[in-house]
Order: sequence, then C-alpha cells, then structure tokens
Amino acid sequence: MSKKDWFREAKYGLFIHWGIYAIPGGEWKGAPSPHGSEWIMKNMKIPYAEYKELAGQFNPQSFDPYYYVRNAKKWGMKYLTFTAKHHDGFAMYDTKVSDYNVMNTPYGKDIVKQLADACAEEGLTFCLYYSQMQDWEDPDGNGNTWDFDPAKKDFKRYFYNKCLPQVKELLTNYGKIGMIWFDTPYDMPKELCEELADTVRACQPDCLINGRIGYGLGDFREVADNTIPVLSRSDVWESPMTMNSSWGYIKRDQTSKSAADVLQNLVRIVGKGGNLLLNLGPDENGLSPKVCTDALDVAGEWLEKYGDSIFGTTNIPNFPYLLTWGDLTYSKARKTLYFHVKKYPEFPYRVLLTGLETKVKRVTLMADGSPLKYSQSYEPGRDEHRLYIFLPEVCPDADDTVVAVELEAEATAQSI
Ligand code: H79
Repeated sequence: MSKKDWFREAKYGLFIHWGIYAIPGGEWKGAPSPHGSEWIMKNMKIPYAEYKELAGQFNPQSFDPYYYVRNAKKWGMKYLTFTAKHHDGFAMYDTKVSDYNVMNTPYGKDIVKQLADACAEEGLTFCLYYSQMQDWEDPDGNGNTWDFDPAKKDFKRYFYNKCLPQVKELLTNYGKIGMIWFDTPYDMPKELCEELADTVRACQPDCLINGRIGYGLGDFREVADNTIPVLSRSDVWESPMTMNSSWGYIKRDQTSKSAADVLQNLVRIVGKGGNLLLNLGPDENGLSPKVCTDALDVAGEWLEKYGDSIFGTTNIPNFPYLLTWGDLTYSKARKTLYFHVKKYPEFPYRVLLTGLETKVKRVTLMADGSPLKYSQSYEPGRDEHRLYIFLPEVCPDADDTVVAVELEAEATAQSI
C-alpha cells in the first residue's frame, strides 16, 4: 500500500472555488474583471480596505455541503478539493491566526468544517486548496503591491505568522485530509517550501501534497491549469480544469463545458495516466450554475453505465502511436483495453490499432455487450502489429462508442 493508491484509482474529482470573490462575480463597479473572477482584487487593484467589505455581505443561505458531496459522488467523482484560502487571503474556515475569515461574516459558519463532515459521512476523500505564497490581505504576503510597499515586505514574517500556522490548523482540526493543494509557488525560497512540506507530513503523513508546492517536493505532478500533456506519463498526475472561463463564480459567463466535453477530457486524461479535477464556482448564495451541474449530471449518467472503461483503468505507458479515432484506456486487472471511438469510421466501419503486441481474446461493444468481429495480424517484413475492429454500421454513441477488447495477457506495446 502506498499513500498514493487512492489517488491513482480516483480519476475524477470535484474542485470548488468559493470565496468572497463570488459576490462581485467578476465585475467591479460595473466594469468586468478579466476571467478568473477570484483574481478580481488584484486585477482591479482594489484596496484591501474596500475589498474586505465583501466579508460583511457574505451570507450564502442556500449553501448545502451535502448537495456538493452527494452530487460529486453521483457524478462519479471520488474526491473533493475546496479552497480554504485563495490568493485574496480570506479564510473560509474558523482560523485563530487571522480575523479575516468566514466566522466574521453574517453567515458565521465554518465552510471547511461542513464540507469535511459531509465528506467523512458520505465516504468521499476530502482535500484542501491553500494558496501558500500569495496573500493580498497580509502586508508581507506576495502579490498585493498597491496597498503594501514591496520594499517593506518580509515574506518570512507572513510565512511563519500566517501560512504555516494556518496549514497546521487545516491539517489538525478537520480530520483526515486526502491532499493539500498548493498553488503558485513562484519564487518562494526552496527552504521554506521544504519546511511547508515537512510540516504537512508531520501533521498528516498520509496527506498527499500536489506538485505546486514547488521544487519537485510534491507527491505528483500537477500539470498547468486546463491542459492535457501530449505524452502518457508513467506516474499518476492531475489536471485541474474549469467548467467555464473562470474558477470563481463569474456572472457574465453562463456557459459550460458539455457532458461530451467533460467526458472527452476525462477519457484523454485517464488514457494518459492522469486524474481530472473539475471545477465548480458557487455563487454568493452557495449555488452553482445550473448549466454546469446539468452537464455533470449527464456525464455522471454516462459514467454509471461505462464506468468500467474509466475506473480501475490506467494508461499503457509509452504507447507509440497517436490514435486518430479516439482514445485508449486499459485495465490491467481485467486485461482489457477500452477503445473510446470519437470519430466513427465510415464504410467498412473499422478502426485500426497499430502497435499492440498482445493477442486478443474477445471484443465486445460496451453499450449492449454484443460481440464484435476483429482481425489481428503481424507482418514480420514490416515489423508491424495490427488490430482491426469492425463496428456496427449505425454508430451507437456519437460522442464515445466504447469497445472492450479482452486480451490473453497483460498488454504490451511495441517500441518503435
Ligand atoms: O485557483 C485557480 C487560479 O486562480 C490559480 N490556479 C487555479 C487553480 C492561478 N493562479 N495564478 N494563475 C492561476 C495563473 C495566473 C493567471 C493570470 Fe490572470 C493572468 C493572472 C493575471 C493574468 C487569469 C487571467 C487570472 C486573471 C486574469
């Protein structure tokens, strides 16, 4: 057992970006702030004295932790990552370190505690986002240069007086934390990053640390926001993605990735050995845009039916060819390859996989379990392995026709 096992199995998690930035929702005094509504304070250089007034308005009467936790499970997600403190410095929990927190709002209840309890009760792994370097409330934190003179900043003072004690609180007061999600380490000195990692590991040895602690000190690679690597990676990694153009709630954008978009990203990421951490930005009342949750509902229904092609699968490291028709996932335990056919072939309705060495036992259409014809060959002259699968004339699912290919042995790919 490794502490990374749950994460390697997880594949799909819910990210929640929620803070007092949900109130302006990407707009300040009638002017739009660029996408990434959680950046509004810095983008608009809003004085701290003015921005902090938002805390006095925070009263999300419709927030229900169980709504998020139960839906995350229904949507097929295995973990939930919540922004305990974003760059603006406002803590969404009961911290003794700074008054700038949710207890000092009209709402007055600890959001982290409510989500932690709901996750524990419902059996969902609970993880916390904490912005360790940027803090636009603290005169010594990184980022706020309009209220606080950068020449007078003493980063260590912020680190020891706020960051470290808050991280300790989060890892002490809320039960088991699956992962702590750091962000934007920028030029934070390496020795402080090491101290932060040591502190996390001293508080909760099993808590994973994501790659954005910096300097390779994390337990896995966090790829850049909204990206998918070209190459398959041999160890588990994670890609954080938005449902629309922003992490925090953005009033002017009521669009969403479709269920097909979500599933396409999930399949591509899982097929390369990663996990998708997909974000919702609740509004000032604690509700998420219906257009986003509707898409997650539809994706969740698909996963209920086709979950075996995602969960319990991994990548085939170093698969040599780009696939032109879709993506591949692979279950080692079931010795089964899953073809996710996105570009349905025309007559003679066949897809070709080049480079698989292992002998095929049986091929079925996942939609109804019906057997499919296939032909497998090896040409010694060209040293090429080919597997053709013959699909039905009528496409069963235009977004993703899933074909299960059972193998005689563990899959091996040819190196070219
Ligand atoms: O928490 C989310 C982002 O707020 C955070 N990472 C994800 C998970 C993040 N911090 N920094 N960045 C992402 C990269 C910085 C982007 C910026 Fe901008 C470009 C900051 C200012 C210009 C995006 C566009 C945010 C505001 C405008």
